[in-house]
Amino acid sequence: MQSSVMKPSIAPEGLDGLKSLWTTFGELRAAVTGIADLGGPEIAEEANRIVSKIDSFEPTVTLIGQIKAGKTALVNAMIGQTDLLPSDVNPWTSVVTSLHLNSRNRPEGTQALFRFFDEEEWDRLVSTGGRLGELAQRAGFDAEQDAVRDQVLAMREKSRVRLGRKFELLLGTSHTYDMVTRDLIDRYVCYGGWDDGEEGEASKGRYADITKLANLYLDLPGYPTGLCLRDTPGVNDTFMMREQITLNSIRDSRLCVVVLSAHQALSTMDMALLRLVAAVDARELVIFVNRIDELDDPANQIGEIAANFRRTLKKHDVAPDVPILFGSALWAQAALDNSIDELPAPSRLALLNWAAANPCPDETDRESPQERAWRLCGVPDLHGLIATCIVTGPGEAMKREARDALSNLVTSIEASDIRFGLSDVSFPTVDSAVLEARIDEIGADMAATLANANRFAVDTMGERLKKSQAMFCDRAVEALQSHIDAYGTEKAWQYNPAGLRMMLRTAYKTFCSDVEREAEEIYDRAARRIEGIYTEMFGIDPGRVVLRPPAPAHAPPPTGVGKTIALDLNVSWWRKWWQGVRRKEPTAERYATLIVEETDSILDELSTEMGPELCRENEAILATFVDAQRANLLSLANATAGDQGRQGDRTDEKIEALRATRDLVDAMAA
Ligand SMILES: Nc1nc2c(ncn2[C@@H]2O[C@H](COP(=O)(O)OP(=O)(O)OP(=O)(O)O)[C@@H](O)[C@H]2O)c(=O)[nH]1
Ligand SMILES: [Mg+2]
Repeated sequence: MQSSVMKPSIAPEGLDGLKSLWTTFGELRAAVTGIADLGGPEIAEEANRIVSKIDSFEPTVTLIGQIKAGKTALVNAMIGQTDLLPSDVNPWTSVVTSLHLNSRNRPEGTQALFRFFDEEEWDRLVSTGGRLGELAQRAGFDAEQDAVRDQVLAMREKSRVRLGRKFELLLGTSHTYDMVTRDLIDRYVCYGGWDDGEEGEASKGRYADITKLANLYLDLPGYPTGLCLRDTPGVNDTFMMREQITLNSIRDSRLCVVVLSAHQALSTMDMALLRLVAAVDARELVIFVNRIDELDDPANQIGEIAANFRRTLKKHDVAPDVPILFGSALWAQAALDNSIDELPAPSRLALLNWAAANPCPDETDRESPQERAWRLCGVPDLHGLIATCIVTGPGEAMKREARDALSNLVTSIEASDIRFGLSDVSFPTVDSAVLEARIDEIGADMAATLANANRFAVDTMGERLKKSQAMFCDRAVEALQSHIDAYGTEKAWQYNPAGLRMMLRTAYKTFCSDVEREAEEIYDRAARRIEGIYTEMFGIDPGRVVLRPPAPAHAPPPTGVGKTIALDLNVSWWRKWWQGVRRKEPTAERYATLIVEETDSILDELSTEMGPELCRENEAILATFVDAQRANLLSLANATAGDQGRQGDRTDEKIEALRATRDLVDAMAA
């Protein structure tokens, strides 16, 4: 089998900003290893931890969008591999696919890893008929739920027949391969577009139903290290079976690219997408309007499209300043394959039209048609935005984290120098057991304080969420009542849950900032108290040892708030719910119960999953910080007790390395 990954034909210059980020990480990494042997084994271990932390940096960019907007084609273009992922009218993407570029953490001997649903997940998906089935059930639409479930069961039967006895054995497992090929990807990540008669081992779409996640590890020369691009199924996928998986993948990514189709979305945006977009912080969002090659007159239409989007966003009070890029994955493909001449005539004309409105900025430089298509396809601009977002967001945070951990490491090595450099006054040796007890006491005390604050924050959020839900219910029921008073129950009625979503988001955001503030304050106190140990136990003058506290965890966006609930639906059976309501009085109560049942899962996710998870992360950061300081202090204590001449062991080179590292961290902090 031949690997389909080739050297990209065009350099992704827009991503250069990321390369310089990695250069900085490289400097930090080298500095850490350079001083790792200047203390005891504890110092070496802490140095190792910092290095692995740097190496594990892999921000994720997730592409979401309507079905057929061209997400997959765009992902292919972004990595310069025009044919890696299957992009077509048929098949459609059915599996969240993560492309790990030049990963330092690739499992050994693995280039492709496909994880299957486990039995429980699969059963739940199938037995309820996915989200759509659940909604039908809750609204009392048994027949509709059965219909949805039948379709899902039929799908399962097909999988069972296709996979035979293997079917049960596969659930809960994964398949790994040491090479990525197009054939292989075809088998796992998309449905449709092929003959069902093909049942051979290699047949396309064979595992698509039961595959939950695909991970591909690609070594791409010219691309940055440690970047993950994620392709997702269209948001309006059948049965919404995979909605939750898509929501989760946006949740743990650091930039969300919303791909829209220019002709399809001339004036508006899908409501399902808008809901998602509303959950994501505007700094972590980009809109990419694809397929501008299908416009008759891009030069004149694009401004109008942009204005329409801004209006829609403003109307829904969502990310009004989000960057909007325009482009065409088709032009990108043609540029990468150097096949501009083979573009369909309308697409070529549209390119000329757009080029006339956007002449090459450097007039002295004559562009080839290939260069022009690449410049105007939007991919270089998208690369540029991705680089900026990552550098200023997670990149900056990682830099700070590594810099501060390194600074603390240097500080503790310097502390031993201060101590040994302190003339000939002899200090009492520090008993490491006493030292550990002291630091454990501080650690436990601070951990308890943080846990308390966190518990309080989670409870407060829980109450706010419940209150918002009750308030929304009251308002909805009141509105319903006036509707009934005015029109009776003949006319169908719907109530927009946007207000509820806004309240839930606000409650979560307030929680996140409360939790962050508390963590910052407690980390700072922990650092000051540990500095105190250097003075109390090691006799170093106060103020000479300054520790940098860690930063709190990044709060993920509450994407669950955007998930589809019955109130969003405009399907015929939901509108029919009305007739059902009329028959089963009392209407208002029944409606209120439905709202509560439908929205409980969103509240739950925030207050029992995401909230506590963020708290746990912050508690883990505190624990890691205290552990690191324990290691540094123990190294110092052991050196004191043992080899007094450690300073003397150092070569000039090592002393210089330590000084240079101090200069590096100080310069980075400036
Ligand atoms: N003209 C034109 N066609 C495009 C462009 N981008 C994608 N397409 C075509 O549109 C079809 C769908 O593209 P995909 O990349 O599979 O779209 P997708 O968003 O991944 O679709 P799903 O995975 O099904 O949601 C394919 O036939 C592509 O060749 C574009 O910029 N211009
Ligand atoms: Mg796709």
